[in-house]
Amino acid sequence: MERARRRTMALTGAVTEDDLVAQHSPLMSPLVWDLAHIANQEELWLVREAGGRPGLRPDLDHLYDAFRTPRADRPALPLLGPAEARAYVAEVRSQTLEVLAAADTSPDQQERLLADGFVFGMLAQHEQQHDETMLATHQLRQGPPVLDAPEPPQAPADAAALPPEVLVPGGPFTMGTSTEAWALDNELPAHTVDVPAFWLDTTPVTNGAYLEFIAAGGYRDPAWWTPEGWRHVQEEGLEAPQFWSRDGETWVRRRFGHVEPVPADEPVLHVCWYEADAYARWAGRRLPTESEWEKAARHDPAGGRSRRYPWGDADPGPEHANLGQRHLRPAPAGSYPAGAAPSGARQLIGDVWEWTASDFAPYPGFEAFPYKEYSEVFFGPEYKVLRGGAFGVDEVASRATFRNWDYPIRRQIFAGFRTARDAGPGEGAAAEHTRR
Ligand code: AVJ
Ligand code: FE
Repeated sequence: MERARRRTMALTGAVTEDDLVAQHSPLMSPLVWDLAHIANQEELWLVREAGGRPGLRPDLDHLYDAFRTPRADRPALPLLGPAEARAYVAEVRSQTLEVLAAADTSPDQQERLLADGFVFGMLAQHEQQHDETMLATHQLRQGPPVLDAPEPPQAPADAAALPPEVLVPGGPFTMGTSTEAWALDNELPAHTVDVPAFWLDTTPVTNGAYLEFIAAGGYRDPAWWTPEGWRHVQEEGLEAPQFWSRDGETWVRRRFGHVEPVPADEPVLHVCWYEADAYARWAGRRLPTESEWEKAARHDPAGGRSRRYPWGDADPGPEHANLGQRHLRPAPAGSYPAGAAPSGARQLIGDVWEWTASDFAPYPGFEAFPYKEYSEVFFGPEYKVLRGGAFGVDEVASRATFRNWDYPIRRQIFAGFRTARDAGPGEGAAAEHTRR
């Protein structure tokens, strides 16, 4: 929680007070809304529900209820100003620390919230998710750069020689979890899914590969797009990922206030689901389903079980994945060999969120916990699932079971993708049979 708070303070402290209350895009809240919303959720779930305390400002609940107030309407609300919001954040946190000190002795009705510190993990994840949203607001904001971070490491020596795709063997695997203490409700429960063998891109699709799609006229040929996708491309006049523009013959992109040539070896970022889906069709491939993605990221054919992460059960370190806003961009494709999955796929965790082919749906046996506005109200065909997390995701909100979702038109999120194809007859079946 302290790590999340340092990040919140850095993201809201980097800009002027005017910038904090401004709306940088109708798709986003003013940063000062996220700031007080973080405290309001902590007050609601931790101080009041888990801690059994009366709370500080129940009168603010309606202003900071994300479900009841659309982002576009938030600037018009009588929100707390920057100084008031900072004071509120600090007052809630001091009560949180008192709840933490008393956590062992709370009455039974708070037992499930407090078990294994779940409610603390939930609020740390909540704050980090809003920190990522605020990072997206920073990316949308015009003006000179205010954020800074070291560049990610160069690609490893073997990156250029990696096979373009890896084989994930067919057969059942365990999807979701019933044992990860801080997993959120939509990741539960663990259940068996039979996934036939398939081929998956070794790395996310790069800017270089995506530029070929653009150069081949991909944005001008309806053959590659779903009907809704084609309509959207026409209406919005899309011709490249968000934040890209042409500078003579070359493509440049704006990244947190810097303008730079598009790096060919970096995973493509800021594409919507329709663009990812169209690229995959143009490449003679398709997006992986959510269960394929999770199998590639967790299934260990040798051990016959699902791991917490592609590399095993150990928490992510800087050698495994580009997480935690340590860098302000994805690392080159092929990075992080220590984070590879058993199949050889790299960068499944970190760098860019990966669009999947799947709609956001509950697992069999799903129960909303602790509130249905986290996941349940979003289940349905209008949202597509993203997996794996991006460079701006903190490790507390990163694991191979973690599920994110958004509208298929969304581009300001830190999303890219990789592609897949079915395996041929006999491919990827042998290993699984030998083991049984
Ligand atoms: C899981 C990223 C879709 O930001 O809308 C934050 C996370 N839920 N506060 C979002 C969330 C409530 C959510 N996503
Ligand atoms: Fe929220």
